[in-house]
Amino acid sequence: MASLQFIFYRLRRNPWLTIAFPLITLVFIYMIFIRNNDSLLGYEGLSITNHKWAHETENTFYFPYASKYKMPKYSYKKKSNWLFNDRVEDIIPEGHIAHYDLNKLHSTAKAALNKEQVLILTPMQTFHEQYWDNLLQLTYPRELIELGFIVPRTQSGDVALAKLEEAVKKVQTDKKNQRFVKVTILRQDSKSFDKLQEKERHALAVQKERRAAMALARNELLFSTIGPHTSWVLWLDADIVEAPPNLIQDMTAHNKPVLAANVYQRYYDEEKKESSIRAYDFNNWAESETGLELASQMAEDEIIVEGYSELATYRPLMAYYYDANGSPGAEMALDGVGGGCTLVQADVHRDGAMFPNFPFYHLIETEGFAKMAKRLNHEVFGLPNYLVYHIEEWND
Ligand SMILES: Nc1nc2c(ncn2[C@@H]2O[C@H](COP(=O)(O)OP(=O)(O)O)[C@@H](O)[C@H]2O)c(=O)[nH]1
Ligand SMILES: [Mg+2]
Repeated sequence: MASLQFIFYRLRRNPWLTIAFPLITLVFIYMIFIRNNDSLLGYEGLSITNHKWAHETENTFYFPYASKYKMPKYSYKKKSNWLFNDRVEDIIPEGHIAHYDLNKLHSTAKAALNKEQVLILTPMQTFHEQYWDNLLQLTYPRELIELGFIVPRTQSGDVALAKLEEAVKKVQTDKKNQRFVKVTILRQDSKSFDKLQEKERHALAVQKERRAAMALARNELLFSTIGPHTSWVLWLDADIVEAPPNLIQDMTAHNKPVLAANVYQRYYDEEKKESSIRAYDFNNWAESETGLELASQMAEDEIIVEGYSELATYRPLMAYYYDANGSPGAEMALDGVGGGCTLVQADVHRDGAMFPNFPFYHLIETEGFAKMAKRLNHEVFGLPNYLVYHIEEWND
């Protein structure tokens, strides 16, 4: 019914069609009932072996304007032509509907060669020039790097945001081949803590609340930026100021679901009167019997945060496994990771591994994330001899 109405509507609008329409109808009737009669299956005792199928006879009627009928794959309405010239404006703009075959999205040991996109995510309370310089000296092709930042809605966040925007603008308006694919800057929606000094923010009492807030910030950042083209996510804290130039190539080469670099810190050793390095991030650890025992005695909503003498877990901490003479490629199986410099295959996050802001097996934030990845059957590793450096804040 609807199509009949449509035909009459068209006839009214294009009067000359009142002549053409009966003619076209006649041609169709001739085609279907007269010309094709002899090839009707079973007609006058013809056997099926002599029957010619449509594609064999090629009696198809082609419109002379066939190319005009090529439609885009999707359009809200049909493309304009001499007959439908009132339907122009509703073609779906390019990119409105996109197809991604996740079977073709890989995270491999040859990431750069296979043009795999890396999303570098940084929660940023303070903008350090050295962080940005370090980021810019990475050699992984920028056309394969997306950046994502989340800045707290605090006074220090305002300052960081202004500096970050300036730095981003400089790079993204510079040479085309030096630009990152995309940069996303988010303002934090969840609770944030204004700048605490290194000592204060590491006090055990504030850890639970602070880490829970950080977990929300990381989740907000992750879920707003991960895309169907993301192969890897590199969590890189805003206070990581030194890393090997081939960081991404080196880490992806291990092709591990979750892989943490060893976060150290440069400092001046007053006793020896020389610059030296020391372990910084104690969130990269392997589980211990004592750790499990402690957890089993805890109330449901209690958490263990690593690196506090108040909570001696005797867990093997990757920070202490650094061997200056060892191979930088040495791997160590881990159960907890920090967010300082941790590479994640995007599928681990896509499977649902996130940063719990609630006690998950008595763990939260990045340590809870490692546990969640493991529960999803993804392995977690660290590189004890592969160092990146945390800024020193000169306040301890
Ligand atoms: N968005 C956001 N980022 C934060 C907040 N607090 C700290 N950060 C960032 O989160 C990362 C880790 O925090 P940090 O204080 O350095 O932790 P620590 O290195 O373990 O002492 C750094 O990149 C900080 O800049 C916050 O409240 N909101
Ligand atoms: Mg830090």
